[in-house]
Formats: sequence, C-alpha cells, structure tokens
Amino acid sequence: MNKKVALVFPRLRRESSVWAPLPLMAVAAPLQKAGFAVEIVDGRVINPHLPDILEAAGGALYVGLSVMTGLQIRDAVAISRAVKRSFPEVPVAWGGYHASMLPEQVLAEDYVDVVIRGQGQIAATELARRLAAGGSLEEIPGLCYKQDGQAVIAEHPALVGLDQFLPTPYDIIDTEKYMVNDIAPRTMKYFSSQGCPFGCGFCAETSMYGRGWKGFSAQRVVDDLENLVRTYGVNGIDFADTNFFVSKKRVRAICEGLIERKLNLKWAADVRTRQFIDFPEDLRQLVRDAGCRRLLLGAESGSQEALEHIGKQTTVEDTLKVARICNRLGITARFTTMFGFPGEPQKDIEATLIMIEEIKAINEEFEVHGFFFAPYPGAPMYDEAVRLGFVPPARTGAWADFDLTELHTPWVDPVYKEKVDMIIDFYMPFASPGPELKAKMGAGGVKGMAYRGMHQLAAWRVKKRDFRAPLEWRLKQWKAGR
Ligand code: B12
Ligand code: SF4
Repeated sequence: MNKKVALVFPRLRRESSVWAPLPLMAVAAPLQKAGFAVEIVDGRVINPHLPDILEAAGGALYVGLSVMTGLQIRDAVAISRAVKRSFPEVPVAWGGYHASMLPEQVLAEDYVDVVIRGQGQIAATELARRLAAGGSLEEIPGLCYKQDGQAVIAEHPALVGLDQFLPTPYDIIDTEKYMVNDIAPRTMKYFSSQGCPFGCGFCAETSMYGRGWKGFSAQRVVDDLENLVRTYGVNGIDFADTNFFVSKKRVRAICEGLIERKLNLKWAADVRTRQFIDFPEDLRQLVRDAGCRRLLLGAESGSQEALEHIGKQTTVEDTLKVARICNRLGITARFTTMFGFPGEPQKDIEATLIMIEEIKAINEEFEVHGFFFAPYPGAPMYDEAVRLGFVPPARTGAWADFDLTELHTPWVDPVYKEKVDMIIDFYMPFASPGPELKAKMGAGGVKGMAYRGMHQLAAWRVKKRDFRAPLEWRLKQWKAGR
C-alpha cells in the first residue's frame, strides 16, 4: 500500500527571511501518527524547487499545497500543473485561506482535485486514509472534491480545539533554514492558537475560523517552547497567532511558565489595541518580564469614521494609549495602517498622518506600516467592495496579482495611492527614522551625509505638509524601476 504524502509550500515574493511552514507542519503531525510518510518541500528554500517537488510527488497518495491569496498563487498554479502533467494519477489538494474561501473557483481548475477548508489536520489525514484504502471521499469534514466532473463542496468546518492535536513537529524541517535574526538572533515561528473572536471588515479570519478562537493550553505552549529552546537553541519566538492575547488567564500562565522555567526567550506577538489596554497593569508587566519585546498592533487609521466603518471596535485614542503603555514597558510597538477604505475621504491621509506623528512623538522608533485595503475573499467587507465596483478575478490564477501593496478598488484614485506611498512609506520613515535608518545616518562618508540630508528634508516636508516637487521621491522611484 502506498503510504507517502507530499506537502508543498509554494514561493511567495522574494523574501530575505523565511519562516517555518507551520501550516504544513501542523498537517504533517497527524499524518505521521497515522503511519503515513510525509515529505515537506518548501519552495522558498530550494532553488530550483520543481525537481524536488516532482520527486516527492512521484508515487505519493496526494500532493497537498498551502496557498494564501496573492503572489503565492502564481507558484501554486505552476507547481500543480507540473504535478498533473508528470503524474496525472496523483491528486492535487489545496489547503489554506485561499482555497478555503473560494473552493468552487479553485476546483473549477483542471490542476486541482481536492480542496480542504479550514483546519487541515483531520481532513488531510482522512484523505490519505481513504486514498490508501481506495475508498470514497464523501463526508470528510471540510473536504471538497470532484465527482463525475462536478464539484462537491463541503460546508466550512467549525474550528476544533487545538489540544487534541499533536505538537507541531519541528523535527520534520531543517530548523536552521528557518532560524531568523529578528526579535533575537535565533528566532523561530510558532503558533499557539488559531482564530480570532473579532470581525474586522477587511479580515478573512472571520470566515476562516468563524470568529472562534482555540488555543493550546498554557502548559502545552510552555512545553513546546522549552523544547524549541533546549533542542534547537532557539532564543526568540515570533508567534504566528492572529490573536495571541484572547485569554488573559492563558497569557498569565504562559508568562509565569516562561519565567519559572528560565527560558530567557524574547518574543513578539499580535494584539488588539483595546485588548492590551484592558489588561491589568500587573499582567502587562508580566508580559514584559516574560520576554515580550514587540507587539504588532492594527492601528488601521487615524480617522475615527474609518475605524467605525471597518468595525474595528477601537479608537484613535486607544492606539495612542497603547503606544504610551508599550513605551513605558519597554516593548516595541509596530503598527499597521490601511488606506483606501470605501468612502474614505482624502482627509483620512491627513488624519492618519497626524496619528503617526503622535505615535512617533511617543517613541520615534515605533514603526508604522501602510497598506491598501484589498477585499480578501471571506472578509466581511468583500460584498460591499463588489457593490462598489470591485471586480473579483474570475479564475484562480488571476488572484496572484492581489495583495495589500497594490490598488484593487476602483473608488481609490491612483493619485491618492501615489500620495500615500510617497508620504507614508518614504517621507515619514525618513522624517522619524527607526534604528536601521539611524544607523545609516550615523555612517561616515558621502552616504551618511546623504542620509542625514534626506532626514532633514523629509522632516521639514512632513512638518510643513509640503510635498510639492518631490524630486527625492522621483529619484527613488526611478532607481527602483531601473
Ligand atoms: C506567517 C504568516 C505569513 C508569512 C508566510 C507564511 C509562512 N509560514 O512562511 C509571511 C510573512 C511571508 C506572510 C505574508 C503575507 N501574508 Co500572511 N500570515 C501569516 C500568519 C501570521 C501565520 C500563518 C501560520 O503559519 N499560521 C499557523 C497555521 C498552523 O495555521 P493556518 O495557516 O491557518 O493553517 C491551517 C489551515 O489554513 C490549513 N492549511 C493551510 N495550508 C494547508 C495545506 C494543506 C495541504 C492542508 C490540507 C491544509 C492546510 O490547515 C492548517 C492547520 O490547521 C497568518 C495569520 C495566521 N495566524 O494564520 C497570516 C495570513 C495567512 N497572511 C495573510 C496575508 C494577507 C498576507 C500577505 C498577503 C500580507 C501582505 N503584506 O501583503 C502577505 C503576502 C503573502 C503572499 N501571498 O505573497 C492573511 C491571509 C488572507 C488570505 N485570504 O489568504 C492571513 C490569514 C492574515 C490575516 N488574518 O489577514 N504571512
Ligand atoms: S484584523 Fe486582527 S483583530 Fe481584526 S478580525 Fe482580523 S485577526 Fe481579528
């Protein structure tokens, strides 16, 4: 009996650091326990990657790909086509956010045979069992397939508690390839929960995990982290959880466990502004004492109207409040903002600019990143976007060009986009430089002088709100386009 499953992580954009392929590792654990051999091929760490993928696919029960909406789709399509060409008998299964949200569209392609929606741990193992036994694919929760040329679409499954799943198997990957110099020199990605109980209008999480949230127990998380420290010499953790801080009780127990076991880990995680504000002061201090050194916070906008529109359930004041809290605690705050929400007036750039200035006044090193609203399939605002003229790609491959750095919404004027790119991504960082830019400004010679000059000019432009004749910006664009 054939017992091998090949799991593939397609390439994203060019990345300087590559995080562990957690979705595939999570799926691999129960497959291995059920007696299947699992081969993970990560397209991001092998070049060229197709030969290895085809070698793994030969004789496999199926080839499973993890696919996010966006650029990753380009490679996922190429890989799936190549597998089907070489091994027409081997089923290709897509899992992850994209296929979970658009199973009909994905299954309409001749290079995909199966879609697994939601958490893949149970369905991926059951798929292997059925294929190995030559059984039907009926009634596997979340598993969609083709029968006589017709797509059979399963309901999106409910989120299942994580403690029934096995620990994420780090021994299945070459951990050294995924050790990133980030919050600490040997930082590893790890997930301790899935889902998020909130329902922000632009976020697909709501549909993927139905506003549910499930986490590993604190004991389990601390055990896992201890294993990463002792076995692989990890000294930093970047939590992949969309919302690590949902349970105060769990956060407290994890932090106490990290301290008790003297793991000396530095870590980073995502948190909602309001959540962290609502934590009692002693718990926030405990979070810091347990090694938290960076929080990623969705500030989204400096316009209260925009925040209401997207259902963020926070205020601009919350953002500033949390920046002050982080500053006091010695935790770096990294904020994300979004532009181009429906009906967002031009003045929202100004409101967000003021908010960024206020954040930078609290701590110049706090980073603020700017993105554009992109109606991801499954996001609550997707239908509104379609009503307002957004035309979703009709075929799977066309979703490859869809991401948060480009414009996809007809109500946003490209001139507005250029203004946001120029001010938020170029002048603001120069005006209030973070540690990296500061180091460049401190360098000797002509280069250091150029950076210092650019800082002064950008600071003046931002203060005066004078972005006329932006020659520096044009020069940067010209250099980038060369
Ligand atoms: C780490 C991460 C990244 C990493 C890459 C992933 C990696 N491991 O290297 C980086 C930093 C590169 C990245 C980039 C982006 N990301 Co990202 N990222 C994440 C994050 C924080 C964690 C992913 C993770 O490992 N989760 C833990 C695993 C265990 O859970 P999971 O991914 O849900 O996997 C389960 C299921 O999906 C399913 N499954 C997944 N794959 C497969 C495969 C098979 C075969 C099967 C059977 C099942 C299966 O089973 C898994 C186990 O339950 C998620 C948020 C989150 N918490 O999930 C966002 C998230 C996936 N990212 C998102 C986005 C939008 C992006 C960007 C587009 C953002 C941008 N700035 O433009 C980019 C670009 C991606 C691209 N297409 O080019 C969205 C995806 C939305 C969507 N519809 O696809 C998410 C959900 C964040 C959000 N809430 O909006 N990201
Ligand atoms: S943006 Fe963050 S808080 Fe909002 S629904 Fe998504 S994961 Fe949850």
